[in-house]
Amino acid sequence: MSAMEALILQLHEIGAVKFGNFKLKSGIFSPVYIDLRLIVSYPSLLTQISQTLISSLPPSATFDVVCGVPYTALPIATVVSVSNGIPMLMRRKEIKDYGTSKAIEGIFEKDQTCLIIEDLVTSGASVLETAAPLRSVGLKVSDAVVLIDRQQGGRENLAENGIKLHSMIKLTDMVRVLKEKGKIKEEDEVNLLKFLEENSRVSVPSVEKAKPKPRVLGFKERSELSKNPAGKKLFDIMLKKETNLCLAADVGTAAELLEIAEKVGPEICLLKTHVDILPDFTPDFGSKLRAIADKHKFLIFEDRKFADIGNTVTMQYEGGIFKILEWADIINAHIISGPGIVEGLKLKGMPRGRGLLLLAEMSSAGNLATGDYTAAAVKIAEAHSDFVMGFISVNPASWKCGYVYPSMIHATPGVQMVKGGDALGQQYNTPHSVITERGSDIIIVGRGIIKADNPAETAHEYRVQGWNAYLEKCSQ
Ligand code: 5BU
Repeated sequence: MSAMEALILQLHEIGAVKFGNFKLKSGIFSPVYIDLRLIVSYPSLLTQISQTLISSLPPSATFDVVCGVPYTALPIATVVSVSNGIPMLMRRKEIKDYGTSKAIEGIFEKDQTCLIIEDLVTSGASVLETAAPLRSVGLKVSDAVVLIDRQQGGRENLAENGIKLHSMIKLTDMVRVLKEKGKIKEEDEVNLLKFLEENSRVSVPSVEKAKPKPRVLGFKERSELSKNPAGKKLFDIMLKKETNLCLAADVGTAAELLEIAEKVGPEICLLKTHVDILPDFTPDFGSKLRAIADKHKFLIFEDRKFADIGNTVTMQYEGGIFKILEWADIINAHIISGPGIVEGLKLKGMPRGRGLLLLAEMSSAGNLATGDYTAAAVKIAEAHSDFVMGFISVNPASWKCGYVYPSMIHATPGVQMVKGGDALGQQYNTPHSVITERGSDIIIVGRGIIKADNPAETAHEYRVQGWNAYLEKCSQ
């Protein structure tokens, strides 16, 4: 009996592989259910799996460190690391907002290669979720090894993302061996093969598109449709620089802000400020930031979130210490006070070629910008499409009120490489999900970049992910 056959029989014996009719997370019914969490209770099996995983790799799969996909593959990766003397890294599923806030724990050098270890692959989504933060800290990820490949598109989905999948056991091999050894009935095998035939490609993430989507227009066509000069400009910058990344520059001082703008400038289409958090603000701040924006070709967005009546916001926009109108290409506003706020801001902003993003949704947990409120924002935008260039949105693809106004730009805050949140209600989605599934255009990233060891490099990684997601959306 081969080692692979022995392993399959052991997995079956401990109840890690079950046949029947099981409802999966995705809602579909599967004739097989595999639960590899059990293997931690069988140390010799765990050791055997870990040794076979590494010895089954082809010589072309070289690597310096290993990283297990949390959580089931963590003990496997640990045993691989210990028994082969290969250093291990750990990926945090939830990033803390205190301490070091690291997504990857452990010591490594830039450009080292990391092998991802996984217990079970269906669509490959979990492997991709681990590859993204590894890549964003400068590691190379070209191979992943898995104990069981369910043969439902994971191999193909990973290959499209530059990762070669090596599997120890394929589901069809498992079924064949179990059938040969008399452990399952003929009908179990038939059911499984039929199931695999019908579910051969689970997309990433494993949500099937319910209805055909309208053709996605590219930024070039949309720029021509935009009626607002700042909106047009932003579309053009995104296309020319190939970036849909907005940096939320929430740093401690104006000096730091100008410094990070200079460093990250080449990677972004937009820089978002909260000018009222800067203790060293001086009247020349605006012109200094403008000079950097002009040099690196990005626009400036002051996240002022105006909320008052029309007359008051005209003064807040133009006057005070900050004189936002002077230097910000784009501002945003709540619609809580009604359309008068847009009329007020437009009075000042239109003659200067400025643009307004309406807050149609927010990223924080429990916020009230939903349903009818979101629909009202869309209505007001339609009525002022010469000045309203788009929305702050989180999930525009879900809007019942028809978000698809190609002239409008959707910018989404609450973005990090890994889904999660902070201790004060912020909620994060990944760049890929924000642009593709959620139907947005621009990713707004703050702490994901400014708290990174190397903000410019990390910004580059966000830019690549955001832009690739845009290209993927256009090619659908
Ligand atoms: P973060 O560090 O990536 O969480 O920063 C997010 C930024 O976006 C921060 O400046 C917020 O003020 C801003 N933001 C947000 O997070 N959520 C919202 O709904 C809106 C703005 Br509107």
